[in-house]
Amino acid sequence: VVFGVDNNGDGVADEIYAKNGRTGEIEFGGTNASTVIQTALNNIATTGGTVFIKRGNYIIDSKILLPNNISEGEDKMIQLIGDNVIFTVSSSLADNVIELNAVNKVAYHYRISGLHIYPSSKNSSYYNILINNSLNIYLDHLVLGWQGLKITNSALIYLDSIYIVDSHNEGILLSNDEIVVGSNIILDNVGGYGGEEYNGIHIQSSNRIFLNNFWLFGQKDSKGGQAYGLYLFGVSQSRFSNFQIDGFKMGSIRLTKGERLGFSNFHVVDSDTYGFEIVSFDGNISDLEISTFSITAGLKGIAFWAQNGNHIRNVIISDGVIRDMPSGYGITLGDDSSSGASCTHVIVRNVIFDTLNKGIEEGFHSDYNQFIDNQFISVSDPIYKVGSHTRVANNIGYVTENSGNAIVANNDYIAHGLASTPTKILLTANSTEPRILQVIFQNSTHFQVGFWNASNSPPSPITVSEPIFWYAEV
Ligand SMILES: [Ca+2]
Repeated sequence: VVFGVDNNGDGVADEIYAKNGRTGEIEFGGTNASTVIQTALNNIATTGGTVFIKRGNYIIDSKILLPNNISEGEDKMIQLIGDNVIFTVSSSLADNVIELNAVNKVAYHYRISGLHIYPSSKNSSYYNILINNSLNIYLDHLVLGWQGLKITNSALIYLDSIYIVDSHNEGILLSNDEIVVGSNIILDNVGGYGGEEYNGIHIQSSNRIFLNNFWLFGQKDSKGGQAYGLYLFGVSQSRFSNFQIDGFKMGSIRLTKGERLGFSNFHVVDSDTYGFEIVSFDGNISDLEISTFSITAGLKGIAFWAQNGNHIRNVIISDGVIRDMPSGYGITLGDDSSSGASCTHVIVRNVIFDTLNKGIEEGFHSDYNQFIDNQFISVSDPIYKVGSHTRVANNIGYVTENSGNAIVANNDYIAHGLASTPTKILLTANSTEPRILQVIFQNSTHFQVGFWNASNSPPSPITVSEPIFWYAEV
């Protein structure tokens, strides 16, 4: 048990003691909190145990190194637990504040909890907590100011109730990690508070990342939010749910490589460019599920950009709203024309596109897609289709199939009401007399019927209008 005594009443501990929690004896102490905490940790380095720090404000002037040689075994857990402790990190510390750099990635078992860390150097090169090469890490009830959290080459990471504010670098950076479970995470004014281009959460070359219930706030017009809210490069078998992203300059979500990813129950607003950018810049992207969402106020809602011969395929976008981008696009599927760079098997359904310039646009190498059951409101150009196998059906605001009864004579026109020139028109005459009924002309608004009485030889034009039924589709 570490506790401090504030002699001069300024709220900062001046004398720091370490008491043996089992015997109640004070074993050592001093005027330097870093030294006392480090010594306490070192004393349990091989056996495991808990360093509990009592409530207070402690000056930290050297890096706290978590023991990296704990012996194997889950019972050897080491815990660094604060009772709402503040670490005021002095400006002389040009380093990470708490660091675990494990020797071997074998059965480490750590928990860090209950700390508020404020480094006064505000240095984008360093993180408040850096974990490398470790297993079984629990981080919870933490407040990290000015610098973020970085976890690399690690697995089995649990993050809960973490607040990161005003970070000058990545709010959370995960690299080469596997199995990260995080929830209740708030990042407030992160992404380069110092004006540099950083992201809210940046994940690279990692698998099985499950983040739930998080809020990423960039405040781009102030100092944070200089890059993306959620930046994913080489991330697979992961899910992100129940989240909001607000105010990042480059976009809310960017994915450049990955597969088997789910994004659900989210709202993204106020990026200068993209709501969700899916760019196969670094490798193929496949098997995405994007559902139950809203994207508002940017330049493009969901932008696909197949590049460098890499495809984007097997994507389901459903149950969403993309709106309020009068000069922008809802969903655009683009590619750089390189061989193999294509956007295929993209299903868009039950999405409302409201107040946009273009709704859904296919690019040069887009095909085998489905745009079904969507609604277009105040969209100048709802669907621009290229792919010969792409199916567009049953959308409101972009009519692709229509039918009706009409009373017509030979050479009469019928307005079909379709979004473009029909490719298929079926006509049926009601009369029980023999009739010849066929389409003789069609354009983007009408078709013209040829209508003859086949009782006569040769057939004579119908001059007195008769009822017919018509069906037309694009
Ligand atoms: Ca004091």
